[in-house]
Amino acid sequence: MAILPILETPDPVLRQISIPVETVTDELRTLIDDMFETMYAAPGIGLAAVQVGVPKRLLVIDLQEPEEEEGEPVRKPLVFINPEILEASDTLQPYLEGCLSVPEHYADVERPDRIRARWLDADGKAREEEITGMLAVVLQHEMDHLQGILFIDHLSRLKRDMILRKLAKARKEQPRKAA
Ligand code: GNR
Ligand code: NI
Repeated sequence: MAILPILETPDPVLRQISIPVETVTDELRTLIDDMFETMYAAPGIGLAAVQVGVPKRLLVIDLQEPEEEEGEPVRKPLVFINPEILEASDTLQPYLEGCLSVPEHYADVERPDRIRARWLDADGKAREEEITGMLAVVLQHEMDHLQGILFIDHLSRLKRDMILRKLAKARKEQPRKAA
């Protein structure tokens, strides 16, 4: 298991369109394990493979809903390979989104609140489900990554440019070590 470096905008790799996974190999399962480790460490609730520099149509999600009672949050790791949206509701819902590739910036994004999705799970088994709530938000955010789209692309140019400018400034003042 390994924690992988997460690419940040404006890295051009984040703009690549990810390619479909052909077969679920052991190598892919190792990548999936590393993606979960990386996501939990960040911490984040979703991660697309392209964010760790692998432009394949693969993403992981764990909403990690904290338990009602005291104790550790319950982990519910979900793997989506070659996901597709079959149907989306006309009704939209705003949600305050963030992204590990756009660190420390948050903005409301409106997305369909109900989608029907199809994907392969970690065993390569075909799944199809109606998805709502927070999972619908994060799945659509991650699927955007597979198309080279970041949540800031859904904002006005003014808001997007403001975030990009602040990121560039923060980086100039506090350069990050190249991974
Ligand atoms: O950790 C994350 N939180 C989050 C919050 C609201 C909407 C989407 C997300 S996904 C994000 C992790 C990430 O960047 N995934 O690509
Ligand atoms: Ni993201």
